[in-house]
Amino acid sequence: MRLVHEVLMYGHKEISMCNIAISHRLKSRLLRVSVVALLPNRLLGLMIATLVAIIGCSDNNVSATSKQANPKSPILPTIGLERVFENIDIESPLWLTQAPVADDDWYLLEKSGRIIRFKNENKVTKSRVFLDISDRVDNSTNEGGLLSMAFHPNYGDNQHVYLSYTRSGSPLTSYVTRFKSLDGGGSLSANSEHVVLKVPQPYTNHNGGHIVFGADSYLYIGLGDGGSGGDPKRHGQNVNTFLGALLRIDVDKADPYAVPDDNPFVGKAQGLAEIYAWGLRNPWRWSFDRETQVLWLADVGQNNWEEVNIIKKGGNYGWNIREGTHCYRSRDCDDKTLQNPIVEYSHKQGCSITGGFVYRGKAIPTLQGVYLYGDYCSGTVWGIVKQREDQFQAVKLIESGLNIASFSEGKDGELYVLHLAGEIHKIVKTNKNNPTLVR
Ligand SMILES: [Ca+2]
Repeated sequence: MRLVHEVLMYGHKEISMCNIAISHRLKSRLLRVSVVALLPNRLLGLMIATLVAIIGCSDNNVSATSKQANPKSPILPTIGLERVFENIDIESPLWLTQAPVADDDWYLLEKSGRIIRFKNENKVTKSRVFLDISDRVDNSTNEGGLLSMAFHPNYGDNQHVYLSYTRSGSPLTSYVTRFKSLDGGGSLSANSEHVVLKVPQPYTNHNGGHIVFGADSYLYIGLGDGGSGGDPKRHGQNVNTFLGALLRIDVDKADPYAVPDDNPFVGKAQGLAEIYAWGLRNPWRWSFDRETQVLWLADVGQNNWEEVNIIKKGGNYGWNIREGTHCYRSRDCDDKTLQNPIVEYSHKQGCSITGGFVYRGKAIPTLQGVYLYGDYCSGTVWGIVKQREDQFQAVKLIESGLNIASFSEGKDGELYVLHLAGEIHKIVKTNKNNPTLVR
């Protein structure tokens, strides 16, 4: 917490972490916090990335860059972070969501394998366990654990909830499974688990693991490249593995699932029918714009570049030929079939991207349509504004100092940030007197 306050203090002076002479004390704290905490997307690059974050900050340009950046930055509202639900005891939160039913209770996933539920009241003091599967979740690695949760669109009728987690074994395995509530939605039955998908992991990092139902009612599943560093097995460019890809399946048409007829590899000689897009390194959080259904995905970089992508069906997003828009595996990566990110930022501004949401809430009208995302290490939050077709501009919004494990979107469209140390912060409109303002 002292680290957070210290960085917030610097932030208040509108100085980014990368532009200050960080004290030795802060350096050691940064190193310690980064090493012990979950780094959702990188294990081997951790030390290097941390060092880059500490000593590699020579560039004064702290805003994210776009290949098509317009020199005129759009005017965005000043926003801040307001700590909420602080009386609820939470540990290593990775996801926060609400159910598609009448009540607006919150469901919070802890990395260890526990889901708690609490009322949507800021000063709420009580939570109850919705499910605890810590007996089967492997939480022992930085990037493993209970990673995501998706209520079935018809949860109110079928009481089905899908979870994504890593499970112990030889090797470590990514699971997507279905649970059912047997008590009218009060809790999930730990014994009701029904396996949908199992994917063995060759290494313990880059598990991805986010799952989301699209407006098409299909379940989308994001998986990393299998881990290590640099994608040694070249899973990113291999369409015959689930690793390094975004999958799309129909959990209603068959048990455990069917493949939608219009998935890109259906009927093709090569490629797995479940794959929707590929060439991904470690997609850590992605979401659909609830208004346009555009799929925004953050892919964690290897050594230098973090990226935001707009996912198109059948798109190859470049890893490990490219890291962001830059050649990674070879000096020549001029392949017109690869999809470039719409925005990237270098490790001078962070070390591990966490994707967020397009803001569609009511409280901050001038933030409408802006895609928010952040960096796990630096705590910076940016917003992307679409200026015209295929032209995007990223603007720095907040220097939070938080370890941003995830963003969250309420049913009302308001957005939240999860700090891995156990805090929930709401994105709010603010003014220059607000100590959380850092823009
Ligand atoms: Ca890419």
